[in-house]
Amino acid sequence: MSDTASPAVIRRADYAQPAFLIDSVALEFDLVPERTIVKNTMRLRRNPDGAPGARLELMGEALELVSVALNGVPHAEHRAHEHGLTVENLPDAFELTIVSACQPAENTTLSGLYVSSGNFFTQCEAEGFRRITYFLDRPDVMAIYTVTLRADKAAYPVLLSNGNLVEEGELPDGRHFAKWEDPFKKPSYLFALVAGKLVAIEERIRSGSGKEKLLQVWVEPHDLDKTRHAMDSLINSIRWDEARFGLELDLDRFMIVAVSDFNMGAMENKGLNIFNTKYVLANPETATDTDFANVEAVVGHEYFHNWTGNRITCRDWFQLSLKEGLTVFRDQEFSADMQGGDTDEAARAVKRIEDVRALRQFQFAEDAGPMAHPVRPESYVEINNFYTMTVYEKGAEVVRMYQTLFGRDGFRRGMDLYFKRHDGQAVTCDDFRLALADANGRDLTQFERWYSQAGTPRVSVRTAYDSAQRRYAVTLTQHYGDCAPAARETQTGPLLIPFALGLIGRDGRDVPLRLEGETQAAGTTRVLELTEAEQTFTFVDVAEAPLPSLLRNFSAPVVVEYDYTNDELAFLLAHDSDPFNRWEAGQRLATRELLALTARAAASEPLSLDDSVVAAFARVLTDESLSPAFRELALILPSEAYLAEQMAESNPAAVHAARQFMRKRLATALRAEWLAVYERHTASGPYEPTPKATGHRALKNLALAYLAELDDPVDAIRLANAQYDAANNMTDRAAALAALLAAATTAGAAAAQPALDDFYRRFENEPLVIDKWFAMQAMQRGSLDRRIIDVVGKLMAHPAFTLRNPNRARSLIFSFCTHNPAQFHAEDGSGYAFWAEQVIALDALNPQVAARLARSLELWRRYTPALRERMREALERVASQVKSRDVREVVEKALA
Ligand code: B3K
Ligand code: ZN
Repeated sequence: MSDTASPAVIRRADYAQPAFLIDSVALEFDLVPERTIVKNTMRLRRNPDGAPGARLELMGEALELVSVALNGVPHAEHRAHEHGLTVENLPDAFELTIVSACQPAENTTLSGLYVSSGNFFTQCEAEGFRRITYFLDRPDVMAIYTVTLRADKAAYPVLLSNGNLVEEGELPDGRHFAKWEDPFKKPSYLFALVAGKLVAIEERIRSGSGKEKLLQVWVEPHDLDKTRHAMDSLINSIRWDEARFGLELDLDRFMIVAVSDFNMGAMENKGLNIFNTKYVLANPETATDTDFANVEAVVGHEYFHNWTGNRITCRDWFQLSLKEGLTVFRDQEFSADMQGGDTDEAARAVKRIEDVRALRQFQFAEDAGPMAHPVRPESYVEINNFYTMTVYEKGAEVVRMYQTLFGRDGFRRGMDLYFKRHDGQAVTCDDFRLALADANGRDLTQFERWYSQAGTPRVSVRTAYDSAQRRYAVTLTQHYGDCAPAARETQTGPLLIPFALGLIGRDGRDVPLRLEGETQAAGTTRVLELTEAEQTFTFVDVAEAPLPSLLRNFSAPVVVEYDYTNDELAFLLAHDSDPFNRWEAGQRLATRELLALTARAAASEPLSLDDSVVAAFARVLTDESLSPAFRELALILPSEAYLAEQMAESNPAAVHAARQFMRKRLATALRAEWLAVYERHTASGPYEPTPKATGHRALKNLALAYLAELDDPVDAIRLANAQYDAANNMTDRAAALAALLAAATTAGAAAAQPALDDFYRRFENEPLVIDKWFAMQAMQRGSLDRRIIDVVGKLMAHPAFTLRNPNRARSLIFSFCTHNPAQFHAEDGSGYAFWAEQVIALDALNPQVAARLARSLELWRRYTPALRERMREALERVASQVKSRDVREVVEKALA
């Protein structure tokens, strides 16, 4: 590829089986940071189902070829090139030995083999293995791996790889070796090695069938005091997968290793999961409640991949959601069960609300822009750009819909059949859907559209009550609205939408449901199956006009269009038996008010908020029958990003003004209530990350945040300083600091400075906490005489800042560009110029991280004309300067 040509497009329709298969591979590493030598001995054979007569095309990148041997004899018929190695004149079955070299210390991409804090790590998904050795680096080539690691013993005392340790020993010159065997076939993207100065906590447990398992969490020595929660989460994950899906750990040993330089959250390498430190390390002093929950979720996610991803993997990368959507669904269910068991619906709803909020804010936005793609994409330029909210989160919603349609038991039957049919194989999303269909005796042909159509479906609802006939008709219409061109191209017909609904009587109670044609009423929530463009469902025996509770528990990833009045929303907020929809009613009410306020702010008209809206929120705030966790979620206003998305033309400054106005109004009108809630939910005693204690802290800290919005935030400053000093956990300390930063907008920067300085000094040696310190400052509110871009500019020069560490880059740059919209979208375009500079700088170091940042401007066409123009300039500047496939795909699609 030349510097100017657009990089090649890979298409799902072009899938072809590999010409060769690899049965086994023996890798020998001589680990040296500057130049590591890899000897790779593979047993290959022609694939009987592959294209005949083809030569062997091995993938390879950033490698130096040393030698090639066929069945132990040097083989001259080969050619190394930019994308790999071509080998010709080969028999049908043979042994190929390739020696090559790579440069881990120079590898800033964090893909392949690299060095972080002096230790060796690998990251192979999606296509990093080809940066380690020449290989058929594609997921449908599954082999048995034996790995020998050799390294200096003093510098690298610990040598780990996948599977079981079968041999270790000393070598001359202070070196040593370890040999690992993975008994399971796997694709190359699941290979991993780790070498360095690490320590572990260990547990031995017995799995369901009574076999002993060794569990380890490996970290750098100073982090050993932050591993307990990850270990507990791992044990809980193992137990949960046994109980819920009958899936047992299949290895004798399971390891988690933490690394501070990592492109994403974690990686499910067989038996040797490698994690970003952010998702392993947690103790009360350094990690917030959210961090604790994230560690649990990610440990669960990677562990669950052992069956959904590793034992059954993807045929090709277009099938990514086969493992990711399913595994996200599994980790969501795991977290919900850990919150509320499988019966406490209100506690489970807290997790559901958080997940749906993220889906709507980020996945719906993705659907509305130039990167919109189906859950199973049709094409890509760089596969790493497709580890998206659509593949993961919408993919999880698609899996959840099977469970909604068939119930937990039916879903389990489908999973059982999926494992029975496909264990040890590389398969497709269709294979999964067919297993679910066959196990439940259903034809799910129409359901495939959830995998092939991009865009966010909308369901419009019309209702009609006939009091004479006591009939209530609900008409559902599905459509895609005015969606992004990238989404429109994929649409072929109506979806099968499971639409859960309840009807609420004037007394606030659910009405028993009886559909026309049924002999008696059954249940109070019904999953209607919408399969046509428009369908009417008629309920009979309805004594009075009910209020519909629509899409309960968010039964499908769609937007519901229904014109509730404010009074009806307030009623649902007070009475809906479905906790998700209770929250939803509050969000709808707030969204409607905020959009009206935004329009007025944009037109420089005076702002005001109706007393009835304040009253509705006051009722939630003071309703002691609701859990604190739920009240907190219900009282957070929709985010600025979500609100901007609801507008035909986004105006971040007006959205910010509107949202701030409403926050201040709720703070002022309910000052006494916030203070009372603050006092009542302040706990003493040791920190516990339990759902209950977490909920109390969340509500208390929300109260503090609202109090910081007051014109004269004296209460907030007093309480926050006291809380900061007394805190025995990071949740409270960080919330206190955030409140001080917010109060400083009106009270002056000096209000927050002492705490800010103390925070840095106190946690100087805790990189994950310093990330929070950068992030809080990048996300803080600005004012006319204090632009946050200037704060960010100064922090870029701070000695603790570096672009090379993705967590640090994310904490400052991403936090500003994606979580501070009002400041980032400054009218003078200063935010965009900064963005362009950072994307270009990152592109040279780490294309995957650069491409993520590049995406923060993709919705540029949806902004006001002045901003749009400045964003286009910034995008064009980036397009003309970046080199990587990753970033080019993003900016070229944005500009197309
Ligand atoms: N499968 C990995 C993600 C790999 C991303 C490659 N760019 C983590 C996960 O989803 O569990
Ligand atoms: Zn995953």
